[in-house]
Amino acid sequence: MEQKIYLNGKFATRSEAKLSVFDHGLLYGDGVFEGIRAYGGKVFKLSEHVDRLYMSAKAIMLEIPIEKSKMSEIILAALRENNLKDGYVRVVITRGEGDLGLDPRKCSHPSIVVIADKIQLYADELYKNGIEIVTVATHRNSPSTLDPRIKSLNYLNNIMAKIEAANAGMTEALMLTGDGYVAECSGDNIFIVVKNILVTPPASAGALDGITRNVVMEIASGVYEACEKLFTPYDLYNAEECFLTGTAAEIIPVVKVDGRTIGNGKPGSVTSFLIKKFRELTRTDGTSI
Ligand code: PXG
Repeated sequence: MEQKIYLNGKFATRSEAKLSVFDHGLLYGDGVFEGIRAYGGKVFKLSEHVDRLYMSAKAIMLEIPIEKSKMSEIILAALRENNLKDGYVRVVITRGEGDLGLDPRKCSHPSIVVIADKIQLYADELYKNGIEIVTVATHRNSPSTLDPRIKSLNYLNNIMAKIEAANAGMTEALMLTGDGYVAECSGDNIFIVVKNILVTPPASAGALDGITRNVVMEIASGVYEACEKLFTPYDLYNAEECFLTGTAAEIIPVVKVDGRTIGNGKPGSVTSFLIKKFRELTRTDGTSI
């Protein structure tokens, strides 16, 4: 059965689902998106993802033409249409069809695309053994240019970072802020563990306000101290543990950064605890498809 894609009010087959080449999402990267996971017939943190989608849209003055509740229904329907109990949903809202000029006022109808699919970012053994990452020259967006909390269709910095990492033979790129603090990776937030305290950079300084990041903070509460604080690569090199979080990546341990071994070079006990608790939560929590 061919994959079914939701496009502007109805489901179409993958080969039929098409947008105009005059859509400003394509011409200018003018739009916003979300990536959401379903586990065992339940969508994880659905309302958090939908809320963030509408906040990103508000920040770029794009009015999504349907209510949040309808958006949630469409996301669930996309999974049902494709018989997916475990999957990945990509919601894309573009500014819509306009003309060859930046002016978004020429685009009268935003486009809504919802793709339900599968995803596996890293091989299973990397979750056990950890990954190696590298700091790249491309900086994360700064709040003075494009607020990093906007999950926009403009991912070129992140893509350039990914290319730099690939050129260095690594899968993931560590991106810094303009003044040299650790921001996040190309598609994941970052945490370090220092003296048993979890530390992650503040989202307002150069990171997406990640939903998995917030889940980790919740899981940790009552067990480990956790805080948002700026830190530099020096702090990272000397941390006891490091891991990345993201809807697609989930929680992945990092054991080497720029050639420096983190801790003893194996995923640490705090990271392993969080992975275990995260997996339990994704199995029990969520909105039924
Ligand atoms: N930082 C960035 C820049 C991201 O794009 C995250 C962190 C993690 O946030 P969540 O809320 O997912 O915990 C993201 C997540 C995709 C895709 O292709 C999307 C992301 C990451 C990787 C792939 O849909 N966004």
